[in-house]
Amino acid sequence: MAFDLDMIQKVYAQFGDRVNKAREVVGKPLTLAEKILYAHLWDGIPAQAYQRGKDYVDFAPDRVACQDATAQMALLQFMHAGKPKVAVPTTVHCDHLIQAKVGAKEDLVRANKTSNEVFDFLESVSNKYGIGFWKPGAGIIHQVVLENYAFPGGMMIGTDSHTVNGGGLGMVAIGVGGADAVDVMAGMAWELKFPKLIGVKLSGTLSGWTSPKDVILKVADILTAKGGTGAIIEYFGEGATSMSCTGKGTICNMGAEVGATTSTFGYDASMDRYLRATDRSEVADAANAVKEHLTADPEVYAHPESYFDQVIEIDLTTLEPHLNGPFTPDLSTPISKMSEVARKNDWPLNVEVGLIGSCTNSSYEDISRAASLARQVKDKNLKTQSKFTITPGSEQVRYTIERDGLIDTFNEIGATVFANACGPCIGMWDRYGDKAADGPRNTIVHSFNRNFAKRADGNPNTLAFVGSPELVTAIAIAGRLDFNPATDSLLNEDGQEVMLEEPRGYELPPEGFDVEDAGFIAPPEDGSGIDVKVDPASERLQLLEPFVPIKNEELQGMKLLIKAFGKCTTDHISMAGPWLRYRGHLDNIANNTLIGAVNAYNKKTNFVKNQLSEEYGGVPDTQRAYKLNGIRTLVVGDHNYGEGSSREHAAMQPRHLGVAAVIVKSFARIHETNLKKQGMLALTFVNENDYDLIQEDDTFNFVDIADFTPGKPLSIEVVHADGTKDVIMANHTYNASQIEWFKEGSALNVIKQESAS
Ligand code: MIC
Ligand code: SF4
Repeated sequence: MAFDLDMIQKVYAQFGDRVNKAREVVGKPLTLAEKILYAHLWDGIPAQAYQRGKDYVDFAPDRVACQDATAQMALLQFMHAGKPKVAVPTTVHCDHLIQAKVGAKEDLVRANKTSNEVFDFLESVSNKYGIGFWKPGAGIIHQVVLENYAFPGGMMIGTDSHTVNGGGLGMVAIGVGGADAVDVMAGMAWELKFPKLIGVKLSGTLSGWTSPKDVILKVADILTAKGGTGAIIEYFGEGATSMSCTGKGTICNMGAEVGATTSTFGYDASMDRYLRATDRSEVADAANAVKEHLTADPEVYAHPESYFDQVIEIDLTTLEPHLNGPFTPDLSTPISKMSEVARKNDWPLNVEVGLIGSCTNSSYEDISRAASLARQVKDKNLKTQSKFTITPGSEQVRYTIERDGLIDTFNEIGATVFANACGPCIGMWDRYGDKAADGPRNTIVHSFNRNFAKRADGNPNTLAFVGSPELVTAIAIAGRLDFNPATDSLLNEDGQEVMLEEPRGYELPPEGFDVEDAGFIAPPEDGSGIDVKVDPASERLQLLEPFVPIKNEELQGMKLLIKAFGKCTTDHISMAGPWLRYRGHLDNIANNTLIGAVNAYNKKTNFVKNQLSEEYGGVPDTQRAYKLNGIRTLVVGDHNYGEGSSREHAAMQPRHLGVAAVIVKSFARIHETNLKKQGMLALTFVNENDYDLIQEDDTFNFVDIADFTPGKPLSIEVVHADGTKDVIMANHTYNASQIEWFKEGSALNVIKQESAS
């Protein structure tokens, strides 16, 4: 049975009128992305056309989803918003805080013990405010959302960058920081700069060893990790409609890795099939009744260059399986070239572990195709050379694959089945005990989405390559990074050369999905009597204090905290893994602030100069020393600063410790918004080369901050240690209301004032 059917019907009831009106104001045929955006304007019926990449627009998303690691901050903020209940359907999913060590059962018991305080907090806040709660073990947020909540033409936001997975069911689903989620939960408009539109035409069809994952690995190669910033990617063509709905989910999921605001596909028969298979025939029927509005107008796909800002074409018939990595998701190598490329780069060829599953790739189709390869191990008398693990995306998938004997098949090749949770994808993989920091140089392959340094197991010397579940399984069987299953043979236990046959699977379970306990707890009708308790002595949870506005006087005489060199993702700014336990305690988690960022002056991590004592020390300690002395600081960074996660901790921690401004060559979208929401200055160099001009001992004066206005760059006087000065210009993208957030100390302070008045 579908959740929130009345809400979905309401969206569809007004969809057609809004789309027709939008077509009139825009004056031309519409892409799907435009239809969904214009159908979700806060002001209702579209009255004007918006400029892509320029205009800030208020939207009214249909729903919100939060995962445990980000929900804590989101809900701690929501508790300050002064609302009795969430204004739109909202869910919380416990998935990130579950460590993968032994196997699903034991790991879940341990997680329930070690994180029970946090799970209890999330459950009681959910009950109080009318939020649906998915308990630990129920599954990974995005898979659970796809199975239960996503619907064609809908718009949702979620406090996780891979919320974009919902595009697989034809949604506009966007990852945000918790403060953005608070806006929508509090019944207010949600603001987004109207995105640019990238069209990806998929011609031909997938076959053999190639899978949907390879489409997005190729897109990452073409667009790079920042090429999708500020854009919605819309896929279309024969290759799109011939692909499964969950395959589309995989492609949309990893759109986060190219920085895209989101990705989506037009409604088609695969979505109808998936909705029915997941017990949502009513949603499929409702979607079918408005289906012409749930995909682009025909002219758009016939002449994409006239409607999208950029068009990419990928021929699926000739597309090869790829492996992307190490250390970045956009370094793409076709499997046929891996032998040569790996040798050139001296990547270890021996593969220690193959990991399949995660929110990106754990559909029934993925698992059944991988299982068809595992089955050949026995049939062909092979021996699996690498360790092999499976992380199912949801209890529904896990239960169904167990029922269908697929888990037994994997067990026969010695696999470990981890809990239905993030586990090894987010540093919650206890692979080395406390020896991760200087672990051995080694190669792993996985079907997850991210592969930044230390991401999976905390070992900086682990080289992680991202591939399809099929390719990962084949490589794990062979034990070699350069194994190309389409052309290479394997030596079996009888000394014979054998080839693996191409993977085969089922788009959907032939016997249907099944589950005993999906893990959902519905909130009570009236939760007003529920008391949410936070122990003041807790090391995991801390009630929030409102941020105090940063005064203009404090922006004079500022010091440099760190000039970050090269890639600085949210994992570098606020590391995950062991630090996930402090996600609900701002002061404790602040002790990891920027400890992964590389200091441009000495190329070391967590080793920066304290200009007051002239000594070098860790970033958090140095920053606390500046704070103690009442000195504000700034952080300087390179391109795509804050790439990766939606975690607003990467903004709240520096804010809490007294950093006032971040100046970089360019930002990742979510992080830039997070900084603005927390009342900080998020700026970009007008002249990129000014990055080089910043010295370790510099002092900064924001000379015209009193005149902080939309569209007007700020001037910053940089005083060097020898007394010489430079004035550099910094661009910003603040509109008038965002400048208010800065002036009031945070967006939440503004909401609070509005709720009180
Ligand atoms: C990730 O994949 O990086 C995460 C962990 O899911 C994050 C959220 C977080 O940091 O809690 C994300 O993608 O937003
Ligand atoms: Fe979890 Fe990894 Fe998916 Fe993030 S990308 S939601 S950590 S499985």
